[in-house]
Parts: sequence; C-alpha cells; structure tokens
Amino acid sequence: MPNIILPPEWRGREQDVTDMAFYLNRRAFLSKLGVGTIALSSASMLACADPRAASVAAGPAPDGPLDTIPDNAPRVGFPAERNMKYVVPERPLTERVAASSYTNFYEFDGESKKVWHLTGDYKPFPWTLQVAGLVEKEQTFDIEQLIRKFGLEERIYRFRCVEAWSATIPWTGFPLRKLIDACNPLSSATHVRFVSVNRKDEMPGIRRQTWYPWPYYEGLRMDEARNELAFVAVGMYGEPLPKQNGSPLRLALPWKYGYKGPKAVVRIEFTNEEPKTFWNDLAPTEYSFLSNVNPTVPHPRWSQASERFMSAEGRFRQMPTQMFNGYAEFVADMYPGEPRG
Ligand SMILES: Nc1nc2c(c(=O)[nH]1)N[C@H]1C(S)=C(S)[C@@H](COP(=O)(O)O)O[C@H]1N2
Ligand SMILES: [Mo]
Repeated sequence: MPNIILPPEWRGREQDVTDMAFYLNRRAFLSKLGVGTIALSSASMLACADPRAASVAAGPAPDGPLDTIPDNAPRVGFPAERNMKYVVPERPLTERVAASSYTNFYEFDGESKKVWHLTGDYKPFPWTLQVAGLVEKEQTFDIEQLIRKFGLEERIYRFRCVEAWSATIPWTGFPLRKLIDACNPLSSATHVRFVSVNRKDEMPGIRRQTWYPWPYYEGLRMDEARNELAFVAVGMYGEPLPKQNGSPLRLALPWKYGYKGPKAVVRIEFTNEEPKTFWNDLAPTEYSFLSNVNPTVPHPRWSQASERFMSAEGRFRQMPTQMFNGYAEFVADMYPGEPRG
C-alpha cells in the first residue's frame, strides 16, 4: 500500500499490518464517506472484530463453514484418488471443519479468521481463468474444462502460515505444471504472476479495507511453478473448495508460507522479470518474494522455529517447523542461497 509507511515496531504478522493500516487510514477512510453513511460505517467498523456483526453488511450469512461450497461448482472427478506419494506421515489431518473455519482471506476480512460468515454474496461461478503475457497466444479456460483436461488427484500436504500456525490438508486438484504447459509460455518467460478476483460487490473486505492494493497478487519463478509439488487446488476433503478456502481455485505450495498461495485466481501472466507481490509490497522486510518455510530464519518479530499445529477447532499443539516445511527432498536444489542455519 503506497501511502502507508509502517514504523518498524509495528511490522509484524499479517494481522499487525492490517491493524496499523486500519489505524493510519481510519481518518482518510472516514473523510471519503458520504454524510449519510458515516453512522452506519463507523458502527460496522467498531464491530469489525465480531464477524457476525460485520456479516450484517455482507448479505445472508451461510449456516456453517461447510455450507459455503457453491452449489454450481463442477463435481466431475470428485472424489479423486489419493496420490500416496504426497502424504504426511507424522501428523493427523486437520479436522475438516477447523480447516474451513480458521482461514485467511482478506478480501472478506483481515481482522478475524472467521471469514466464512462473510461469504454470502460471493458467487464464484461462472469463472474464467485468463492467460496473458509472454505466451504463444492469450486464452481463457473454464474450471470444468481444466478438470476434464488434467484429471484430479488428492494430495495431503502440510500447510504453514507465516503467522506460525499450521495444518494438514487433503487437497484435490492437479499439478500447476500441467496448467503452465497448457498456457504455452514463450521461452523468454522467467516468472509467472497470479492475480486473485476483485469483486467489490461480493467481497466486503475489499469494500471496507480500501487501504489494500487490491486485487491480491502473487508470483513464482518459472522453475518453482513447474516443481512437482506446486499444485492447483479446486477442492479439499473430497469436495469442491468452500468459498473461504479460495473457491473456485487456489494454489497450494506446501514448502512456502501460506500467503504465497493466492486464492480465487482469475489471471495467470507470464513475465520476464520478478513480479511484485501483495505482502512484499506492503511490508518488504517481513515478507520476501521467495518466502520458503525456514525455521532458521526468524520473522523480525517472532521465531519460525516452531508452529501451532491445528488438529481440530480451537485445538493447537506446538511442533517444530521443518526446513522447507518437510519438503527439502523436492525443492532444496532450487535454492542454493537459502540460509541453512
Ligand atoms: N486472494 C487471497 N489469497 C490468499 C490470502 C488472501 O487474503 N487473499 N491469504 C493467504 C494466507 S496469509 C494464507 S495463510 C492462506 C490461507 O489459506 P486457508 O485459509 O485456506 O488455510 O491463503 C493465502 N491466500
Ligand atoms: Mo498466512
């Protein structure tokens, strides 16, 4: 966010950036509002820590965190067969309700993890994925077309947020490499950029948190995008993705911090330079471009040596964080410069 310079002591988790941005921009935000809307908007801002209160402004709230799987999501290929090469032997799966209740999706809300309450107006389908930039030919795909073309598999991956909480998730989807190949990138392409959807009318966090540089954008080097672990998820726990988990498609990059995996991707763009990324632009000393999970590199405000593993709702247990989140055998070769402690 260009007009916010965060003093170092405020630079912290994604959450702290939110709080500080909110604080710094409150006056500017209020002054932009029309007279008639001030009372209402101040009230909803004061209530913003309570997702139920905020949901009043967001249309009909879903009944529960699994009531948010869109009715018209394609189900062809579900449930997909599990690929036993990608399992997590040392941890249980995170309970399904927990994985869909405790989520980060700032387009709905950046202050609470309970964003599912706010997804009532979000209607992902119909969806088109645009392919642009350094490609032989620009084109668009729809989700069902992609699923039919690539097929689906299930992979159980570790998931590690930079805020030091973690989960184990069974994703349904296909390797990102298949999608990249279908895009026919030019040999000059060195990086790939991803852009998330920007639907102000359906996403209350975009309306309310005007200080963020929407839409959410992320990026990878081409070798990272083509790594066998890089996965496009269209489902989890054997069903299409709930809205709050990134319906209709999101990336799962298990060796990187969670924010490197954009949700609700609408655009893939091939470039010949390192793309800018949302969190890196907001707080460059906190969130690097690579952002590989690395227990030996502390965040400026906390250690990354361990994590709070979420096994079920409200149930967390402290566990050591592994180098590359336990995926060194797949990815270490790509990062000769990664600090090894
Ligand atoms: N578009 C978009 N993608 C996003 C985010 C977001 O706010 N917007 N949050 C990121 C962060 S910080 C994390 S930890 C993961 C969370 O995925 P989950 O909520 O499904 O566990 O999504 C990532 N992708
Ligand atoms: Mo995160």
